[in-house]
Amino acid sequence: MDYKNLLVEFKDGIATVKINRPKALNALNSETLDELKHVGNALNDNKDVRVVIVTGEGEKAFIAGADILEMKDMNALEGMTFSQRGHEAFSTFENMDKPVIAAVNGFALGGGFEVALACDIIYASDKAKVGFPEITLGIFPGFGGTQRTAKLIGLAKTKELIFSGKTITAQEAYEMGLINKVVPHEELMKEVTVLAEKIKANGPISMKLAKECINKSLFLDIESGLLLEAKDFGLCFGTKDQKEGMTAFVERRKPTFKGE
Ligand code: DAK
Repeated sequence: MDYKNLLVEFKDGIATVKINRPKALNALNSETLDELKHVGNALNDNKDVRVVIVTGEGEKAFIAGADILEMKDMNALEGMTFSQRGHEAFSTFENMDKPVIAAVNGFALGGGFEVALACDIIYASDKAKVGFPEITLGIFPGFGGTQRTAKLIGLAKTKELIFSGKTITAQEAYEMGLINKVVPHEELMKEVTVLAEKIKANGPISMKLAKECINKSLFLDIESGLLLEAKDFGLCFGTKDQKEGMTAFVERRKPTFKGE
C-alpha cells in the first residue's frame, strides 16, 4: 500500500519506515498516526519481515513532535480522539512481534521522542536533539512519555526533563540511559543496518517471546514476571527453531531459523 506520509522499504527481511513530512519536520498529524498504525499491523503480519527500522526523512528531524498546527484548535473530544489514535499507533510498534529499532536522525521532540521510546532500541545521530517541550505548549507528554521515561531513568531525571521542557543532545540522552548508542551522523543508517542484520539472524519466535517478557517486566511484580519468563521459555522448546539452534551448535554450524 502507498502511504501519503510514510516511505516504506523492504530489503532482505528488514523493513524501514520513514516518516515523510520533512517540511513540517515530520510532525505527526492524525493521518500519519493512522498510517503508522496501518503499516505497523501490516509489518507484524508479514512473515518475511524480521526487523523494523523507524526513521525520519530529511536531514533535520526524526519527528519534531505531534502536529502543533493540527492540535492548536482541538476541543476536548478531538483531543481525546487524537490521543487514542496516537496510543493505537504507538502500541502497534511497541507490541510488534519483531524488534523495532529507532534510527534517530535529528530532532526527536515530544511525541517524536515518545515514538523512539516505544521502539525496542534507539540509535541516534550525534547531531540529534531530544526532549519533551510539551510543557512549553501548555500540555505534557501524553503518548507514554511520563510512564516510559520514568521507568527508564527514574523520577527525578524525568521530572527535570518534562518540567523544564529543555532539549538535550543525543550524547546527554545516552549518558542518562535514554538511548542505546550515539553514532556519527553519516554512519547512522549503516550502524543501524549492521545491528538489524545481527538481530535478523536470530530466531524470530524466541525474540518475540523475549520481547514480551522484557516489556512486561516494567509492569509485573518479580514473581509474576518470573512465571511469565518460565512459561515463555518453555514455549521455545515446542519450536523447530530451538531444535535447529541447539543441533547447529552441536554440529558446529550456523543455525537457520525459520520462525517455526
Ligand atoms: N508541529 C507542526 N509543525 C512543526 C512542528 C510540530 N511539532 N515542528 C516544526 N514544525 C514546522 C514549523 O512550523 C515549520 O513550518 P513552516 O513555518 O516552514 O511552514 C517547519 O516545521 C520548520 O520548523 P522551524 O522553522 O521551526 O525549524 P527550526 O530549525 O527553526 O526549529 C525546532 C526546529 C524542532 C526546534 C522547532 O521547529 C520546534 O521547536 N518545533 C516544535 C517542537 C515541539 O514543541 N514539539 C512538541 C510538539 S507537542 C497527546 C499526546 C501527546 C502529544 C500530544 C497530544 N494527547 C494524549 C492528546 C504530543 C505533543 C507534542 O509532541
